[in-house]
Amino acid sequence: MAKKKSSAKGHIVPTTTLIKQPAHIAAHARIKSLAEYKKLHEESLRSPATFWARMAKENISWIKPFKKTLVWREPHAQWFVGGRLNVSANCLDRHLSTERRHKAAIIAEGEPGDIRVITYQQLHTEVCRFANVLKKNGVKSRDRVIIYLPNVPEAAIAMLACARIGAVHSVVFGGFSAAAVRDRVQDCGANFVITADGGFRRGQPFALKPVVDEGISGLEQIRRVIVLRRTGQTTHMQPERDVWWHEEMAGASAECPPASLDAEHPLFILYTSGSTGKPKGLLHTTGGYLLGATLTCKLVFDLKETDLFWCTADVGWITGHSYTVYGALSNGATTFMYEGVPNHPQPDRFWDIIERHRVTIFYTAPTAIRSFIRAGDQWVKKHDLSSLRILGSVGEPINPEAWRWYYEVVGGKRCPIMDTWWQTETGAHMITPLPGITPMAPGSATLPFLGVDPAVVDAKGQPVKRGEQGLLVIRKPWPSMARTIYGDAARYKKTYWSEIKGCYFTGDGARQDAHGNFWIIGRVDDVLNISGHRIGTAEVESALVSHAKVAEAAAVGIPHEIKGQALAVFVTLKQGLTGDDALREELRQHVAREIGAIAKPDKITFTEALPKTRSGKIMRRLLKEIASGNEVKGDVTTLDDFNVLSKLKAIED
Ligand code: 7RM
Repeated sequence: MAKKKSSAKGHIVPTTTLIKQPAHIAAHARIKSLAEYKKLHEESLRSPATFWARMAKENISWIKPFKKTLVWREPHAQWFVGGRLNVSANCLDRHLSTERRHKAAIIAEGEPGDIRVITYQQLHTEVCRFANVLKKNGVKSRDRVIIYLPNVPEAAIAMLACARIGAVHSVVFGGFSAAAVRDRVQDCGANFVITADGGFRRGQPFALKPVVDEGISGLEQIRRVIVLRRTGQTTHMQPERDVWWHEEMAGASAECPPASLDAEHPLFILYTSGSTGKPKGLLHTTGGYLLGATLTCKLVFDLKETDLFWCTADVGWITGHSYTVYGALSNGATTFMYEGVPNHPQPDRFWDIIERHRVTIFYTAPTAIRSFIRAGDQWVKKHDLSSLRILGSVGEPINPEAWRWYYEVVGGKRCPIMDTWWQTETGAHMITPLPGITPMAPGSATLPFLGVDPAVVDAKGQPVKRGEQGLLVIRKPWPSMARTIYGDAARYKKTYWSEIKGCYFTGDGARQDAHGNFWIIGRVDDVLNISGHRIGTAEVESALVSHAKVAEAAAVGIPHEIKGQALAVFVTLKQGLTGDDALREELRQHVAREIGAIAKPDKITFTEALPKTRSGKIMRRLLKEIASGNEVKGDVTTLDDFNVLSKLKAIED
């Protein structure tokens, strides 16, 4: 459907046949027409302070009203200055005086099939009790708490309990390794860890507590580890340090008033990969983040009182934070949580869940969609998915083929697809269609959300022509932006606010078409997107060189049918050593230990040397072309030793 047409200057200007959204959605949507969106968007950019102040008053319950909407001293923002609020009170208490009191807040299904329904009243009780457990164990306002749990309701309870008392959570995805847990504990100076004996994955229990034990071994800073019993595995508990969740909860009071917190009080730190070996701890704060998550969740997913909203992301990622937990609950919606993998016991687990629970809004990632396509339509067609009304996509560009399959086979052409572009750093959706009104362009995240001012610019910050590729920047601050990199304000400034003058630099390349739609091309830095997960090439390289046999390593992304990108690494071994399949496997395991299974290389090539520039920089571009099986094109004049290139090509051929 995507046609290409040459403009006068010979640039390729993509045009796409737009697909109208099904009409029944617009009839009940909050923003009723494209014209209304355009007017609102224009207003929001003309007077951002007025717009955001109105949104903050309409969507958030304040303990004390704010005095000033924004204080902006680039790159540092303070939103809703002087305002006081509590995120957990917005997600829980404010619904208790309404008809939502006994509505399901969370419906959860564990991988073994155990189902739980937790009402707002019950969730409030659990969060209050757990907040008291935290207090009793010495957690204070601003203390950092690591949460390392499976995707079960207790993860949301732990997050909300932290928010209730002003503690700062840092959720670490359960697939990360002991070394990754240790890095994060040390980087954010956490004194507390909340974990579980384990979780269920592919029909088997996997252990979490031993990973924590290894990760924090010898770290004096850890005062308590609170352990949820999930699988019933035999679990070693270290006396004085470790306590069971259920034992602590047994005596805990359900009385815990929400702390009155400043709008800029830190809410959470979430780590994400960057272009150096060290992940960045993005810090999000209370008022602005909550507004971003609340408003986008409501408008982009067209949340209605009777919806069942399922965001398939694990709570360990920003999508799980902003949509499974904060955005959904702040809106008083019913959020669905599933613990396990999509293909257990069979490839139709997701479709089975949608049918049995009557899910109405389904938000997932292109990598999952591509694996469903591969599994075959029959798995979808076995199920009645007529409850679905809105679909969402996030994590990477969705290729038009996958888009069409999602639209036709899953959504039966009844459900519009919200292709949401955003980042850990942005906290909430930034470029996205709106339900019912934005013409859909398969593969494009389409238009900016209200108050968001994106542009495609060249390296000097000049806007490029329509249709030309450039760097995606955001020209104005927005409430849910990350405030800093925890403990490293200089890196925050350098990474995001120095590349393009006066703008937030996203790290993504993009182009804008004749309709104004944004097409995200992907990262322009050394960050890979593997199955929608951000992995820094530098992180993988430093994991590899920490292996005793490795002298040097270079990691590159190559196209992959299901994962989007796959990880290919080139490894130079120490003097006198030779590589074989056994060592390949050893290195894969080593990377899994250092970072986590998601970073295991798909392809390992042993080489005597790496192609470098004369100043010693590894030429990853060449490696990428070699690993992808392509002809090495483009500029090689900076290459130091041409022999390296021919040797490498010989290995690959
Ligand atoms: C939410 C999330 C952020 C990076 C981002 C992009 C890519 C995410 C889309 C997308 C094209 C999308 N946070 N990305 N969503 N690219 N279309 N709809 O994924 O911090 O983990 O990753 O993901 O490259 O910069 S993240």
